[in-house]
Amino acid sequence: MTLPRRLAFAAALAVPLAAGPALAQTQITVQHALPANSHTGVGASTFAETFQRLTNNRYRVVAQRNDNEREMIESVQIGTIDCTFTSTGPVGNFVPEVRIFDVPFLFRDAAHARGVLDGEIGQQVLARFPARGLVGVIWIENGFRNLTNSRREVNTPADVRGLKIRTMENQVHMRAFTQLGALPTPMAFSELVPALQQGTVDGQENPISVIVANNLNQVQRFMTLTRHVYSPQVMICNPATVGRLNAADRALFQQAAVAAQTANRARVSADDDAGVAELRRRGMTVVTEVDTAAFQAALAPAFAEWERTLDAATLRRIRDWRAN
Ligand code: EAX
Repeated sequence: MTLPRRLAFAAALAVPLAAGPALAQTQITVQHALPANSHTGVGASTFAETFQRLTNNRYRVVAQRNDNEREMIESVQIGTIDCTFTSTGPVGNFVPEVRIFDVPFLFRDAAHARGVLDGEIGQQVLARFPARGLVGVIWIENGFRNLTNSRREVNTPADVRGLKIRTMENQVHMRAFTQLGALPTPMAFSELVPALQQGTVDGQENPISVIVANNLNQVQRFMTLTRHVYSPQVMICNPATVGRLNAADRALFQQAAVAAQTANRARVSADDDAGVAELRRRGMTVVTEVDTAAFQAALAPAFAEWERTLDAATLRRIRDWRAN
């Protein structure tokens, strides 16, 4: 090779290859109500990382926090955001069939709840979302809800009487606390801490994961491990967002959603295992010996009402469900 050609060859190597066309990325925005370091944040970030990896970054998933879940669902419905990971608290106002999962003491434990939601019953309820302008992608998990307040220890249903309790904007939960003699005050999660700080409400109820992640021990003195409601979360997307995915990408989307569910549920289980000790370490008084039967008995009139107003057959199927 003559010198000029060698120089030309070396010169060619020295010139950085012009980058190909900028990678065309499609952005998907996912919002959720809790800190990044929470069971819901872990779900959203796992979905983002997994879907980006599986599609070789043809998609860019942006996870954002918005602690008003009803607002997020409305934004998904009109398409201003693509997806949300939200508790089912406000979802019953959009998809009434979801309310059945909000009935107190319906699920025996997490395995029961996860089995029902991932099985035929849960999938049948997800199938009701499209008629309401939403796509229910997958059930994830908020956890078993526990009662906190700053007035007194709660050991019996009678101790709940007269407490002003913040509930989610959820008719089933509000009915339950009314039956217990409390004064339910529905509000978005975004309003909760100020309401507790100002004494607008005495207490609230949430899973350990939510209480720990949001440091609610700073505004609540007592917790009773009532586990009175299993609170699902659900990944909901705008129909056009999902419709724009080709079949192959839709399969990868679902694969990423399953990865999110796995990470989220693992974090809830870990939080439940460590949460009581952590909250006690932070100074909360935690009542763990709870007479669940007494709370169930106190709710009897409300249970009778839900048999009439919700789908009694599905309630029975849920209670009878067993892992095969
Ligand atoms: O989804 O509003 C609530 O109490 C929810 O449990 C919380 O936002 C986590």
